[in-house]
Amino acid sequence: MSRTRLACLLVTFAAPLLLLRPTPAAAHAVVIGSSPAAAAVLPALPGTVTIRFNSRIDHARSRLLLVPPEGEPLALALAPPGEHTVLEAAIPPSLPAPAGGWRLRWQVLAIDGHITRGDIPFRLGTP
Ligand SMILES: [Cu+2]
Repeated sequence: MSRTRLACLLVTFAAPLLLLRPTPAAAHAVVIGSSPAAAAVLPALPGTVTIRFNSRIDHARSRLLLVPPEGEPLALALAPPGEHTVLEAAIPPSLPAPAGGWRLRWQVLAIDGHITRGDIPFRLGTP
């Protein structure tokens, strides 16, 4: 295992910790912000969701699922990349929006060839 690959593996597993401090120049993708934000409580589903990463991602090999409180995850159609570090998708307005715990489940391929994935939890309901 090369030093670079080892460093990337370490970053992958330590990513949640690294979010709390300035990241070194890691090429693979770590979430640095999202809308809705993790642990947000919203009165209704937003029209658009975005996730911002610390590095460029390959949109053609990345995906975004919306996981409702119950039932099947919905694959969201990714918007054309306006920014190469952002995943963006519209949520169909006709989608039923029951209160409870929802998740944005993302998987992205970064320019260093490494795949990272994760969940961003949020809630629908009254704060
Ligand atoms: Cu990497």
